[in-house]
Order: sequence, then structure tokens, then C-alpha cells
Amino acid sequence: MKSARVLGMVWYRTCCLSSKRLGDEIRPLITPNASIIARFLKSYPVQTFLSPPNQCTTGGRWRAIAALSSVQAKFLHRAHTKRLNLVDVQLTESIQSKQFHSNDQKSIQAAAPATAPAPAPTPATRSVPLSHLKDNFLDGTSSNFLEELQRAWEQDPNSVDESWQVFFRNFTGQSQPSPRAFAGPAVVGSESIQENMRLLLLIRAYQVNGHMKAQLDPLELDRRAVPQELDLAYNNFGERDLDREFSLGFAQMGGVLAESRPPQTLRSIVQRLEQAYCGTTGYEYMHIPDRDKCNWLRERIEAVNPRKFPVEKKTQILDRLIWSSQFENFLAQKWTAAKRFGLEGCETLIPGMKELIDKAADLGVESVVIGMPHRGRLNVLGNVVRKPLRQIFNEFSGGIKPAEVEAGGYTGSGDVKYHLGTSYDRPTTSGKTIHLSLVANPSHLEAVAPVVIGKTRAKQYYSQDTKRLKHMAVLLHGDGSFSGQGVVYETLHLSDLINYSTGGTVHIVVNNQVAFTTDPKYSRSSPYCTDVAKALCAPIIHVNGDDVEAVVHACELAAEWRCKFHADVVVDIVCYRRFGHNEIDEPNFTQPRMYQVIKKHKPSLDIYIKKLNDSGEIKMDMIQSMQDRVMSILSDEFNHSKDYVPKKRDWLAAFWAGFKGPEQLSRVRNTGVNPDILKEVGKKITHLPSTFSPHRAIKKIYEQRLQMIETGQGVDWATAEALAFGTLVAEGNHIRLSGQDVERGTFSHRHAVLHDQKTGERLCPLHHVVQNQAQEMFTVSNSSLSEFGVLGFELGYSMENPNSLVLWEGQFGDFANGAQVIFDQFLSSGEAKWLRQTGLTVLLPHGYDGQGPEHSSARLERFLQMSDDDPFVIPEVEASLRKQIQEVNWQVVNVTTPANYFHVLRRQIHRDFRKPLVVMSPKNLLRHQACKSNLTEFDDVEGHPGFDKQGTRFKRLIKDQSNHSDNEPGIRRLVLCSGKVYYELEEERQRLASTDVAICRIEQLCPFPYDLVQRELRRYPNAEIAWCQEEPMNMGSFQYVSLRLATTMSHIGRGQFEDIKYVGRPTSAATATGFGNLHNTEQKGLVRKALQKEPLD
Ligand SMILES: Cc1ncc(C[n+]2csc(CCOP(=O)(O)OP(=O)(O)O)c2C)c(N)n1
Ligand SMILES: [Mg+2]
Repeated sequence: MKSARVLGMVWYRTCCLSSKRLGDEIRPLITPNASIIARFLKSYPVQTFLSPPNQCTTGGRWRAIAALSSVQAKFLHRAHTKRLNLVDVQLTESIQSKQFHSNDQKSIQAAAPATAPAPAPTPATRSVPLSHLKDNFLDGTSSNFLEELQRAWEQDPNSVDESWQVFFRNFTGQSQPSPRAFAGPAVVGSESIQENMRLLLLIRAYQVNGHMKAQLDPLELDRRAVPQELDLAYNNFGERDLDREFSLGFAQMGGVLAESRPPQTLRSIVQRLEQAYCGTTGYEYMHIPDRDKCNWLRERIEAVNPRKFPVEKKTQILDRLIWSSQFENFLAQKWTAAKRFGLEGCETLIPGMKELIDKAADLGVESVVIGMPHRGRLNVLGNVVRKPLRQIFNEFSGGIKPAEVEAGGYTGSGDVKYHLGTSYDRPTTSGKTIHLSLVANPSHLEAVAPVVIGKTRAKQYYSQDTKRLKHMAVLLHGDGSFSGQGVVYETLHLSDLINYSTGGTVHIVVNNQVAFTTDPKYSRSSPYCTDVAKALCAPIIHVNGDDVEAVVHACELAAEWRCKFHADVVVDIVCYRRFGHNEIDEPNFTQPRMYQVIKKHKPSLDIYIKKLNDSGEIKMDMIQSMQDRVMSILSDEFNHSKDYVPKKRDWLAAFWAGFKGPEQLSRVRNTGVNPDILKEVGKKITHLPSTFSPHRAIKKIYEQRLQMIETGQGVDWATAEALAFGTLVAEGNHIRLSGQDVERGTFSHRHAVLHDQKTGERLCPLHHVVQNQAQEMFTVSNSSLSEFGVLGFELGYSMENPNSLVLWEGQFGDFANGAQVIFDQFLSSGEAKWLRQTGLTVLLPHGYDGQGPEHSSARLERFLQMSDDDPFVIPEVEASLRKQIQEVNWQVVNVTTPANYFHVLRRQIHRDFRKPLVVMSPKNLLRHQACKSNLTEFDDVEGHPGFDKQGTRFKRLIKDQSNHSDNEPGIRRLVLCSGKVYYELEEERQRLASTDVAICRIEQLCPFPYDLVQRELRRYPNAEIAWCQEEPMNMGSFQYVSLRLATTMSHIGRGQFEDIKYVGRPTSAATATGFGNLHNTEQKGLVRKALQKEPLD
């Protein structure tokens, strides 16, 4: 009874420490009071104790554990005497691991007594595995309760929870016991139990907190308090116990606790644990709820014979470290004043990464997509990705722009050398070849992370790598960025999402313990910079960056983990930065003490050379000759770099072959579809199987869609979109639409995925456009609630293969600014900087319908401001020279008809180049009676509306719908507008029965349709020219349009900028008013003004 209370106290303390709020609730439970425990045990089936923590509420689990505390030892005893091995081990594991899952080191220490509380143990006569214990000390109310429960079960098995039924069946031997369980029980006293429990706690303490004692910091500046739990005395062990043998074997456990381990002395157990957990590698994995994963790690970490590298391997590691170190030295010598963000202080990254890649290749990985920041990028490019050194050196010297060697000149604006990306096929040590691509990135730290993941996922799609074994992502991070940038978290959270997973990313943190000039204590609140990854239950391997073999071990383990469990893993290389943030920065201004230490600190290569030399494993003359060889190759490459001629841009490789750069004309193509195909696809995408029970309202919507297809009348927005997707799929293209709630559509209009009302089963009619269509060919997926992460992902996805239409939809256009970095740094400028094209399409709901400042504007003005078409230059109109759309950085459209939406989506694919497309999507037009198109506007039949000599196409401008001739001198005003305000203007015109005002819609704002605007200006020679928008004057498209409109007007002698009449809201700080009445007044006012009889002022 007393012992039970002691055990109860242990658990109680654990519970209280981990969740102080639960203390009062738990306190009564540790007193073995049958009725209370009964109540709790009834509420908590066996699984509550056994299931991973994430499968029951934390509070529930703690309460359950507390309830169990006083009966736990009874279970051990009973279970073993009745040959039930499994349950007790699981119970022990589950409870004890819970204690140690708390990483709140400070609180554990604070709550723990200063000295060991319990009396020194009496040495046991012999070692006894816990699984062989037999004791009968547990009398009392807790066991009484169990007996009562057992009696109740014996009388009526169904009177207790099913889990307890199973338990008692096992308990009484009514189930088949495992053969292992027949090992003969040994009889020992309660002290032995306690002693074994304490040893278990000690082992657990190493597993959980060993990393706190590990020698991770090469500079030894990080003086962390060693947790008390790792102290023998704290666990009531002393010198005299060190040579006693203990046998701890458990089924279900790996590592030191594995059943197969022979009895060991306490000394050897502790030694092993110290080596495993407190050397130059620290492991954090006890937050992982999965027992198998933990055991897998334990087996490797606690292996009896820790991995030892043979001399050949050490030679290879040395060679790689020489390359890494000398590469930086060489650059430093040749370009003394250049910024290169060198790797000095973390040179071991290179042998580590190479090992990671070799190991991954051995395990079946065929290609690795790498994303990394500035630090060490050139070194990685040269030594890991194997970009030719002469090319790197050439670029370093300023290089020749690719344009100078390519006819036509498509150079873009270029980027600094440490941002450029590249890809190569690299042979591995085991004779395989692995494709490595380093993705170009902007300076914005971590922004490339989701892009890399998206690209990896696309590679997996195109190579049918459904198990995600062939393509792997590796992301490198800085310590400051990993903990500081939110997109890290947003990217991590994509890792296990069905439509975003890549089967695990290997993260490597170059943790130089400083971010620019900021110390970690000022840049993060978590103990480790990697703590964010714990949210994913990823193992985190901290490793001292001076120990190259440990770094190589860590990277090897990371590759194995990723390939085994298809999940993320983090290697945190704790290192230092030998120089300032860049080579011309003075670090002593801000980190004087650190840099005093760094100044005296030997480089990792010197440390390794000394180690190998001291041990006699590799002789000094051999090391010298290895170094000489590397130096001579570097010098050779440098000499060749001077006359290095860059090759043709490499984005044309693979899937992009045949695609055109802006210097090569791509002709406008027909986007209309054969009417039979259109109908056929229309039927497929509106077909619901008879076995499917849709929601009534959605059934009706689908019936209406079918009717639209059959009658060819009144096709709405959602149907037009589905037709665009369906016809593109029928043509063999891959479609991927992702974003928040896109399956149904924020405005409940899309219903691309239906849910059976009886079974909950999902149905996506667009999966069935062609026979045996692979589901993923049309992917529509609700995403995580992230803009930055998900848009970045889709961007990366879109860049892999041009034969796909990849779309991201913002919930409301407002939220796009959460992904602003992707728009600014990648989408609007990526082609210019890195010569990489993408046809990524972004749908941003936009429009003023009184929903207030946060749901009205997609900030159209920002997209237009970033557009690079020249406002003062009328582009070439001659068809054979017309490349305006190829030369612009992106397209921005504000489309007003379903048919035009259909064509603009199809146009993304039906051209020989790729260009980002930003669509201001409608909201109230989705159900607007006038916003409908006829099927004849979608097809490619001569004579049908929209058909011209180039077939049916997207209309960049929609002229007035009043059948005006080419010359309408009687029109007194031409109102130019864009977007849904058109319908309000049209309604007002009809209300006024006005015939002397023309209304023209500019559907494509960027690039500006100079040619068509000119045509309309000429059509109405006497008209006053007005620009009408619903956005405030400092927003919307006024500023963008007015400059270009003025250029057009002056070009044809129709006036100047001052002659443009503005009709719209006045300037404003907020995008819209939050008062409904005011909105209506404003909206009506601007519409009336646009059509007023009097001339505009
Ligand atoms: C999003 C973003 N914010 C700020 C910066 C400016 N900046 C460049 S490097 C750097 C420090 C990065 O620290 P860390 O991630 O630890 O990498 P390290 O330079 O130490 O390798 C900062 C703040 C940036 N590039 N990107
Ligand atoms: Mg840093």
C-alpha cells in the first residue's frame, strides 16, 4: 500500500508539473479511493492509457494517468503472474514517457527536491527484469476496485468497457498469451521494483533530456544546466551500484531497454547512455507519440556498437571537408572584398549533405530538390550540386550575361550570384546517379521553402512517384530564420496533407548561433531554434558542427528516417560564423566575446586532421597530398573561368523544351472548343451516379448545370470554369486548384467535390472526364489556412511542367497580402531574375458589394503597380511582331463574363510560353442574372459570337453591346470600366434608356490593350472619355489605366491626361466603408455620375 502511494506520488508530481491547472483535479485521485478511481476508470478505457497522446485529450490523458497511478503496480504484478506481458509494458511506457514528454526543464528542476527524496536502496541480491516482477504489496482500495471491476466483468462481461473486457480476458488467461510471456516469473521484493523503476526513470531521463548535457556548442559558450534527472544520486544510485548488473529487457522496446539486451552493469548502462545522448550529438525524439518510430531511433542511437567509420570512409569525409574548407579559402583569397556569405564555421555541412544525398540515393531517391538561403550557397552549388566551378568563378567575376552569347537576348534583370539556382546530375559513391536541383531564391529568408516542396510534389506527380520515394526535398535554414519566419511553420504543416505531402523533408539548420547581429536570446523564445518542428513530431538531431563524423552520422540518420517513415526530420548543426554576417562586416561591434573565442578557435578541418593524424589512421603526408590536389583543381578551374562561355539557359530543359522566351514570337491561339467535345465534357462534369446521394440543393445545381449544357443557354461562372477545367483535362493537361475551401468554393458556387449525404463519400465529377483518368490529373484541394505557404507551394508546383494549369484561389482577395512575398519576389519578378517561367493562375475575389473594408478589395492596384508594361510606349501592333504579352511580367485581368473566364483559363495552356495570371474573381457575379454566357461563345464555330479570323479567343476588351458601328459621332460619353461595376452601369443606362453613352469593359488590364482602346476611342470621336471604377481613387486600376489611356489618347490626338474624367470613390485609407448604407449611397452615386446628363467635371 505504501509503495503504491509512493508510485502515486511520482505520477501525481508529473501531472502537476506538466499541468498545474489539473493539480486540484488530480489530487484526490492519488489517494486510492475506490469510488473515485472507479469513476475515472470507467470513463477512461485501456486505450486512453495506451493510445498516443494525440488520440485523446491531454486533460483526459492526465486524469487517466493519475487515476491509474495507484493501480499501476498492481497491473504489473497481476499481468505478469498471469503471463500478460504486453499490457503492463505498454502501461509503464505510456505513463513514464508522459512524465518525460514535458520539456519544461525549468519547471521540472524547480519542482524537484534539491536532494534525492527517497532513502538509499538496499542492494538487491540479483538483477531482475521488470517484466519478471512478482510482488503482492498492492493491497488496498485500488486493487479492490480492480477486483470489483473484475467481478462485475465475470458476472456480465458487457457491464464494463470493451477495452476492460479485453484486458480481463488476457488477465485471466482466457486469451492466447504471447510465447514470450511464458518466461518464468521471479519473485522479488518491493525495493527491487522501486530500484528498477528508478533505473527506468534514469534511462528515460537520458532519452528525454540527454541533449541538455550534450556537447553541442563548438565554442562552449552555451553553458546549460545539466538536468538533475541525469544525476545518479538524484535517482538514488551511488558508486556502490555501478558494478551491479541490471536486466531491463522489455518486449516492445528498442535500444538499451530492448528485450534482447543481456543484463548489464549500471556503469555500462550509464556509459552507453552518456555516449549515446550526451556526446557531440543530442537527440530530441521523445515528443514523437509513435512507439515504433521511437524504438527505431532508440535502436540506432543506443546501439551496442555505435557506428564507427572505417578508414576509407574517414578518408572520404576528410576529402569532402577539404573541398568545403578550401573552396571558401580560395574565394576569400581571390575576391577579398566580395560578399559571398561563406560557410566558414560550418564547413562540415558539405560532408554532411553529401552523405545525406548518397544515403538517400542508396535508399532509392533519384532526385533531390534543395532550397537554401545565402549562407554557404556557393559552396553547396559547387561541392554538392556540382555546378561547374569555372562557371561559379566566372559569375563571381561579374561574368558574361547569357544575352551576350544568345541571339535575341533574353537575359532578364539577373540576380546576385548567391541567389541563383541550378540543377545537375551527380554520381554518388555507390555508382548511382542522382539529380540535384537547387531552387533560385530571393533574399527573403525561408520564402523558398514552400516553393521547393511544391516543386518536389510536382516531380512526384509527373513521375508517378505515388509512394514519394524517388523525389525528396532538402531545406537548409539559418537558426534565426528557422525560428523567426512564419512561413517555416506554414511549410512544415503541409508535410502530411494528402495533396501537399512530399513524403518528408530533410531540414538542415546551419545554426551559427547568431542572426546577422542578433543573439538567440533576443531572437527567439524557445530553447532551441528548431522547436517549431516539434509541432510535426519530427525528430530533431542537434549536432556539434566541429565534429564532422557526428555531422555525417546525423545526416545519414536523417536520410534513413525520411526514407523509412516518409516524414520530416531536422538536423541542427550547431556551429559558428567565423566572420561577420558577410565577409566585409565587423562582428566585434556586436558579439565581441563570441568573436574573441572564435578568433582562437581552430577550423573543423584542422580539428579533424589532428584527430586522424593523432590516431594514426591517416598519415599527414597523405592529408597534405589530398589538400594539394584540391588546391590545384581550384586553381585550374579559376584559370578556365576567364574564358568560360555560359550555356543556353537551362529552363528550356526537360518538359520546357520548345517553349518560347519573350524574344521568340508565340502566336495567339484559338481557345474555343469543338461544340461536340464541349457538350460531351459538359455532360461528364455534371453527371452524378445514381448510387450517389447528393445534398438536395447541390443536386439541383448540377441539374441546372446540365440544363445549361443541353440548352446552350445561360452558362454561369462555375459551369464555365468547370468546362475550362474539363476541356483542358480532356486535352491531356494536368489541373491543380488549391486554396482555402476551394472544393466547395468560398461563395458556395463551385461544388467541385460533392459529399454523399448518407455515407459521407466524396465525389468529384471532374475526375471522370476521360476514361481511366488518374484522379490526380484533376486535383482540387482545400488547403491549410496559409496563404504564403500554399501559394509558394503552388508556384513551385507550376514551375516543374508547363503542361499543367495550376491555380491558387484566395478566400477573399484581401488575404493575398499574407503571401505578398511570393507575389513580389517570385511571381512578378521571377522570370526577369531567374529566367524561369510559370503559368500560375491566381484567383482573387474582388468587388465592392458592401461587405466592408476586409472583403471588398484584392488590392488590384498593387498587382498593376508591379506590372512592367511601359505606360508611355504604345507597343507593336503588327501581328508578326506583337509580343507585348510575352514581354510583360504577368497578366492581370478583371473578367466579366463566364465565356471570357473560360477562354482566359484555356489561354494559359494554349500558347507557347507561360506567364502568371492574376484574376480579379467576381463574387456577386457568380449568381448575377445578367452574368451568363451562351455555349456558342465557348466553341470554335465560325459565325458564332467572338469568332474572328484567329478563331474564338479571350477578349481583352469587350466593346459596348449596343451594336455600334465603327463610327458613332452621336455618343457623348465613352465610359471605360473593368469588372463587375459594368453590370451596374448597364442597369443604370437601361433605367435611363440612355442611348448616347457607350460602356466599354477592359477585361485585361495588364498588359494594357492599347490597340483595342484606340479602336474604341476612334469609334466615338466626339465622346467625353471617362474612367469609372468602384474602388477609391488611390486604389483599383485608375492610376494604372489613366497613364496608359492618356498615352493612347495623345497618340491619336484625342486629348491628354487631364481630359480623362474620373468617376469613382474619392481617395481613402481603408479599402471600403464598413457602413452598409454609406456603401450603397457611394455605389449608386458613382454609377449615376457615370451616366449623368451633364458633362463630367
Ligand atoms: C525575411 C527577411 N528578413 C530579413 C532579412 C535580412 N537578413 C539577411 S540574413 C539575416 C540573418 C539571418 O540569420 P540566420 O537565419 O541565423 O542565418 P545566418 O545568416 O546566421 O546564416 C537577416 C535578418 C532577410 N534576408 N529576409
Ligand atoms: Mg544564424
